[in-house]
Amino acid sequence: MEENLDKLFDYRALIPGSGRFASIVGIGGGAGRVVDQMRKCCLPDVQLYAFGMNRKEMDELSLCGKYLIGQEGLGSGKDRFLAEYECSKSFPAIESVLRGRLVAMFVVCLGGGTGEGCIRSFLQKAREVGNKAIILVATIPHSSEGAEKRKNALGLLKALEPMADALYTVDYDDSRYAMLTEVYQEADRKIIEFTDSLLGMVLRRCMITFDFNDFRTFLQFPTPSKRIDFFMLTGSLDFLRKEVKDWWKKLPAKYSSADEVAMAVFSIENADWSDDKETTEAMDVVHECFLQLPPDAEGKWGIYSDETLLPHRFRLRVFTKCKR
Ligand SMILES: Nc1nc2c(ncn2[C@@H]2O[C@H](COP(=O)(O)OP(=O)(O)OP(=O)(O)O)[C@@H](O)[C@H]2O)c(=O)[nH]1
Ligand SMILES: [Mg+2]
Repeated sequence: MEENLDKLFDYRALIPGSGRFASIVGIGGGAGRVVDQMRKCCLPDVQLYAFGMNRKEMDELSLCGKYLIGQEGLGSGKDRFLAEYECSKSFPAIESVLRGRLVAMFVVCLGGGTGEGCIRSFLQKAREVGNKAIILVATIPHSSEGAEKRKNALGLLKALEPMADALYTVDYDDSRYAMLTEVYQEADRKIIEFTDSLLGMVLRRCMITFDFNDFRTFLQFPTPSKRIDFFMLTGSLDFLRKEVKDWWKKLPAKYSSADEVAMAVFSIENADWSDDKETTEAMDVVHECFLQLPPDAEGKWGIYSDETLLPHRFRLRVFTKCKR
């Protein structure tokens, strides 16, 4: 009963302009660096934070919201149990960055002591303070970093999934790059794009209504896994028309056909929607995406203006959840 009452949540008092839509929190060295780079996204009403145990790494971040876990500032020494213990002393700071926010998004690069030791406490706190959408973004270490490290990370991720409402992962073994620095850069880019795109669906001015309740419907749409898959295409309408034929083929291999899509959200963007012919053609692109959804799948969409796009260039963002 309580959950039903909560289904249509009246969030309007909280946005816009309250600065309290979302907190994005990077936990550990790598994750702190990713969140630091999100400053350039300029999403309104989103606060960025980093929590880490290494003072030197924390000093290098330009973020205002930086919190050192533990007193020493020397890192966890790859010890997740020490990190977990030290993290318990930071509960007041963790609660203060999460309280009153609709969305809590945590970024963690699995494979290190700080991130792995602390993430569970952050997810628990988000539930306790009543964040309405809890999103976990995690990277999975590359095989070359050690098979044991990777196995532990995958095991931890499984244990964490029930604690979040949605999950987005970047597996370093899926990268086409050979050098780890390039693998990390690619991951940083993907995480920033995903975060900017997902929160932007609600925060940017939409020409039809895509609101926080639509957002939550997508996150909570019942699927066996809480994972969200995402890709983005930018180009002319001719390019998009070609690319959206069999668009589901751009999804990970677990989508063996379009039938595997349980729910999809599409966003179409352009600098100037005043040209009726172009608008109709752009709507046809979205329509084509919908036509490929299986009959039992749910779809939602939004139209957005983005003045940074060049004339006659359009951007399509696609989010999906899988039936398995
Ligand atoms: N995307 C990205 N991944 C990184 C970066 N640096 C490290 N990683 C990955 O993150 C994993 C964890 O490293 P850190 O983030 O340094 O670990 P930590 O959570 O700070 O924990 P400790 O350093 O052990 O206290 C590594 O195994 C790498 O796979 C980075 O700058 N960007
Ligand atoms: Mg570190």
